[in-house]
Amino acid sequence: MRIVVLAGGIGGARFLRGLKQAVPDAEITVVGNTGDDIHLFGLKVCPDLDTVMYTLGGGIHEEQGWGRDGETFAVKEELAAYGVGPEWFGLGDRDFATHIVRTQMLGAGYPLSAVTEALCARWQPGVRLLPMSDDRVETHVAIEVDGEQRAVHFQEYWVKLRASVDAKAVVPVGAEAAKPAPGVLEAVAEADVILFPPSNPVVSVGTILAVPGIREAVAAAAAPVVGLSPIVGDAPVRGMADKVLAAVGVESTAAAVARHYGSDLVDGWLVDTVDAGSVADVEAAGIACRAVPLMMTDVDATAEMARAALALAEEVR
Ligand code: GDP
Ligand code: FO1
Ligand code: CA
Repeated sequence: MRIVVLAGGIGGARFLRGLKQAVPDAEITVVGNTGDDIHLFGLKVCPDLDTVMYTLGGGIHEEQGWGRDGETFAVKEELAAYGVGPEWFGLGDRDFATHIVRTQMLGAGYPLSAVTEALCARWQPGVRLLPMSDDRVETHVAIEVDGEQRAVHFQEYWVKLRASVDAKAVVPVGAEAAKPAPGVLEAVAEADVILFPPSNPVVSVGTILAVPGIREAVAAAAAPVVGLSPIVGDAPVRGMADKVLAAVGVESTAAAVARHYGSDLVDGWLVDTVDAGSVADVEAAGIACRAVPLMMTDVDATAEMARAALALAEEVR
């Protein structure tokens, strides 16, 4: 079975771990969000690709959900001693090595997709990890500070400001001119099932879909498309999805996110059992819906979610 998953960071990575356990023989292609990418200290950092790579490769900081396990911060401290920031982004020593290798290869002329493949040769994530695009896309968030509109990088909005101010708009800068990375459209067209994990619908899955050609390919794919809600009990399980959903005029409910994707894109939708009351709402929008436990408390529970998604895909096929 060929499965394509459009993934962000933590929500995508943890779901993929469960999916791999549920269907160990499946050929899984992950289309990763690169809108969160940021250039720091002359290095290119790809948080969501790295979160997937480290999580599936056994190198993730488990409790934190991003960054390396057993991390130290000597380089960050030395940079700070030179007065060189930003100090608000926590790059660890082990993680730095990944960004150095990536930046060196990009500088030598390799596209991000080839670099990602090279990094994965070490981590062996057990999936084919493709960036959504080899072209630079950077998500910016419009905010208002002291009555003035300002755009900040998504990482600044989330990591520095902790999404403490309202997001007025979310713009994937460069997306309109970006091309899908090699293999993305082919994987979508040849998939047996396409899954939207419980990733952020705006700044993760939404950014991937903003690359011209990807949304169209998913909508036109022969395969059923099934999504899992990242919103449980009318709130994100973690992160700032509520803030960025508000920016695009979508309520933070499991049903509103399903309607936001729409029946043109998704055929099936899973909500958590606490949101069972919204199943009829989602079905009224032309999307088959089931309520099952959606908390990724451990890999077994997550594998059960993946099985439920694949079962719904069979029902709607
Ligand atoms: P990020 O790039 O690290 O923010 O990760 P993603 O975009 O892949 O996923 C973020 C989303 O995962 C958030 O909106 C969370 O609400 C959602 N999420 C995290 N843990 C869980 C969980 O256990 N269950 C569900 N249903 N959603 C979760
Ligand atoms: N998230 C934080 O909340 N604080 C950090 O200092 C931070 C550093 C960081 C470094 C490398 C990396 O791959 C991810 C990192 N993240 C950090 C997580 C990440 O930026 C965000 O969780 C996601 O991009 C949000 O979608
Ligand atoms: Ca992210």
